[in-house]
Amino acid sequence: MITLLDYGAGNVRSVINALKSLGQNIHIVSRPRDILSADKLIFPGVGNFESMMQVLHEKDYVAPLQEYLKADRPFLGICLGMQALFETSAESASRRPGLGIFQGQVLPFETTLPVPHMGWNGINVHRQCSLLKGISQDERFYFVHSYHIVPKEKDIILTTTTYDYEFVSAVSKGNITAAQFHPEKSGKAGLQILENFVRADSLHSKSIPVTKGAGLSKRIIACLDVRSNDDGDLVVTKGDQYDVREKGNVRNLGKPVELASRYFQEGADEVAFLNITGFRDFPLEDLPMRTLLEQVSEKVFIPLTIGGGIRSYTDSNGKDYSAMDVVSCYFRSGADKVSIGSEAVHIAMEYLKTGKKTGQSTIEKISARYGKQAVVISVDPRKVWVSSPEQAEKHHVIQSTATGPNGETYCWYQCTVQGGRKAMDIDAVALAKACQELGAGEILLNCIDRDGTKAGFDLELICAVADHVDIPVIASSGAGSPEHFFQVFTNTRAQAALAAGIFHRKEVPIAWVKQHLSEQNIPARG
Ligand code: 1PR
Repeated sequence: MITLLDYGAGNVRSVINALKSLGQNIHIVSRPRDILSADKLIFPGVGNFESMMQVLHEKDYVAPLQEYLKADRPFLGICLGMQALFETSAESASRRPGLGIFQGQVLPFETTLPVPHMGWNGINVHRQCSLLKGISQDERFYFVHSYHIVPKEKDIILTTTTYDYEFVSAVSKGNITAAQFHPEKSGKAGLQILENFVRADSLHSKSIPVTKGAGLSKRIIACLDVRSNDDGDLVVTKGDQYDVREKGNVRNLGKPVELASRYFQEGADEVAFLNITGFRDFPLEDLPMRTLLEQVSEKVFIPLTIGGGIRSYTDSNGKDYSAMDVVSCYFRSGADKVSIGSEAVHIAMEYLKTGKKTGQSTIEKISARYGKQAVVISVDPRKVWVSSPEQAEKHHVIQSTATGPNGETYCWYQCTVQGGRKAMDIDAVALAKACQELGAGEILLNCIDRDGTKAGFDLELICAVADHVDIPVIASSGAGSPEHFFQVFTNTRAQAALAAGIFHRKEVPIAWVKQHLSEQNIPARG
């Protein structure tokens, strides 16, 4: 029996599902004494250090946790669950102390690379420990964090990882182990680590010569646009420039759970679901999306993003729901990140108008509660040609290498809401920058003009946005061949590339994309 410490933030369902897939029974801590009666304890943490410690204190978990850890009983901390073991974190504005089991602190990444450090990265192994049994040198694991530990005692360093510089990515001392990466989201290698923890009689480690691991890979994301078809079945659909109907009917490219499972088996690094009619329907009434997430997270052990309809809503009985109700429902159902489309445009426009952060917008609230890595902004821009920059002086105008219908050589990218139906007076660069300032952790950059065309990503759009933000950018729309992925990774700062049509129709398998990237010396996982 494994005991799981759930303090109520983020997605513990993934850890539960991963352990269940290994045939484990799980007991979830509901009282302080459950901690002391555990045989083996897993503490998965996501979100913010300060609020995590606050909740641990409120629930009276701090003293039993310290007692459990000081008695050297089997423990696996994940992400924030590892950072909690240290004395302090710079993420805590009030300098609220951590559990203080290990000396040292938690500091922010100091780098010009995008932060959060998000994606699949390798590990350099410093100690031999049964936790890492069977893990080959070239494995990568899923990381998502803006802060990293700096331990004082060097002999607790189990692994390090390089993101611009080397940081400590796992520690071990006696039976206490902890990792910055997420084993529950790291595919087969991650499941192996969880299995090792479950089966090991002892987690004691010994020093070995360091073995060097792989580096950060570029992420390949499969995107499933989901909606009900005319018969009321939830299907994966795909548009051409956002038009998902063919001869009047909604295109049906398969069942969401089956397709997501296929992409996991085929080596996708992440899967995204976009409920494309979310601007009309309200997700909390749309139970199939929740059921879908619950079912997918039982068998797909890589990060899952869900978007569509994340906004406040009043139902026909006058009952109010906040966007946070939707978001917490999605996290409980198995999502790791939520993507906000239309609502983000309204929030950013208001913020740019007033210049004030209220702390009350959906972006700010999710970021404060679940961490910025959980907030993806889905941008749906359309290109607007102009004959000179002065013609759109309020907007970020670029000089294009292509020409417009009337010979224009300048353009800007106008954001839309409601699935491209309504154009708004804000450009994609301004939107991305404003959302970053409000606490978003990633930009999913679509392009309506390229969607479904297989003409390649819009590199000019991606450069314009990625060069103006410090958070990761996912390039989306227009992928038609493996070469298009190579182009986007060599010509832009995009950290990830997303495709839909070519994967759904099996025209280009994910493995071909990754093989092509590897052949061109672009790091890809698997
Ligand atoms: O506005 O918060 O409710 O979110 C709605 C979400 O649904 C947004 O993320 C928006 O992008 C998405 N959406 C709305 N309508 C459509 C549509 O297609 N009619 N899909 C839509 C957007 C675009 C990409 C697509 C890529 C890759 N889909 O996600 O997967 O363009 O396609 P390709 O590789 O085939 O070219 P809200």
